[in-house]
Amino acid sequence: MKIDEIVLRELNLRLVRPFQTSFGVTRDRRVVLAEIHSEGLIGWGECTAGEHPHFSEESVDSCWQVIVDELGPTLLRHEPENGGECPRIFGLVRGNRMAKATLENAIWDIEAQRAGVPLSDLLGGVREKIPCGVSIGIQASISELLEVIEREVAAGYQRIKLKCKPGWDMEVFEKVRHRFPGITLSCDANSAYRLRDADHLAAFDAFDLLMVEQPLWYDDFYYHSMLQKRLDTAICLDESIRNRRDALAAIEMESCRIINIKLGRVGGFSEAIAVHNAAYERGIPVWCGGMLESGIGRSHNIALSTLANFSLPGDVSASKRYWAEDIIEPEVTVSATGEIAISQEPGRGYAVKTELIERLTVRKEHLRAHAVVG
Ligand code: OSB
Ligand code: MG
Repeated sequence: MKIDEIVLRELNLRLVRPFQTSFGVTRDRRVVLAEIHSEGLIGWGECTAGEHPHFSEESVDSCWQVIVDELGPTLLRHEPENGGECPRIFGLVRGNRMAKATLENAIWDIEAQRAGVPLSDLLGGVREKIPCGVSIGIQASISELLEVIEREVAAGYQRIKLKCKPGWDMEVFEKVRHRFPGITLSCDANSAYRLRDADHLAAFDAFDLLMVEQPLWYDDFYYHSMLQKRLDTAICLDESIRNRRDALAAIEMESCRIINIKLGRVGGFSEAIAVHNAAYERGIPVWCGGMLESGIGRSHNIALSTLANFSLPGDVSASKRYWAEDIIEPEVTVSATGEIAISQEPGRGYAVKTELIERLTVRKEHLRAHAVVG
């Protein structure tokens, strides 16, 4: 496909409420969007990197630099026919998967529009609606957490995931389970524990958790496999899984029984599908993670979640949980049974509010073949 221009933007968006994990609090998001113009069509990509290199080595600023100096010019030179060609085109650049996904996912968006099919169909999706869960950050007190859970359960969400860390775990689970004995509950440590905490983590078994997500080091399989032997509760890996080979290693070593797939973390739709397939063939269920995305990234997550092995509720929830006003229309809504209906429109299925995006833009760069125009 001919690529006429890549417009890279940074938007500043304030979350409706702060989100706290074991590595810190996020209140204001710096969202990087790529807008790729090709033969009259526009494809959108969202960078899922955080403001700081805490979740992964990448950050908003590292992605911006790599896209402007490396990936953007490479894409303009090679003009892929489809999204599936992007990993090879970007192959000379090591790592930087969130930066690569920003552009690759926009190419898939164009490809779906060109073919006149929903992005979910192009990816091989089979679901007409997807099951949704919520990720609830660390709160100021357990009583506030109980109120938040009450609200999300009443909204219909099918799975409640609690962020946890040493000091915000056992007592929290105990009180939550006491109040909500029947809900599907899981926790996410974002690497806050060490193997010496194995006995402590084994005590989580008492709370009938669907999974404990990424308890140990962000780059580890081996110690997770040692830990999994000591837990009845399934370990789910998030940070550790960067690609299909990682998924195969983790499954082979029995480091986890469930995998969280995030589009940015694995470098885009091509690798996300490869991880999905590898897990599917080996009987390991997957679900779609979230990175506090705006509506653009959210629409990509929704399309991905239609693949057959996304059998567990994802961290893909309604726009209004994050933003006073989302940058897409319609906004993403979740039914009273905790599901998102899949749009049958060509492409991502959600229109972009271009005026709002322009108003929220704080940095913009136009990339064209042989020229970078500020
Ligand atoms: O580990 O899943 C995670 C947000 C930022 C960084 C890492 C994670 C998260 C979430 C939020 O859990 C999920 C969401 O977008 O609602
Ligand atoms: Mg996680």
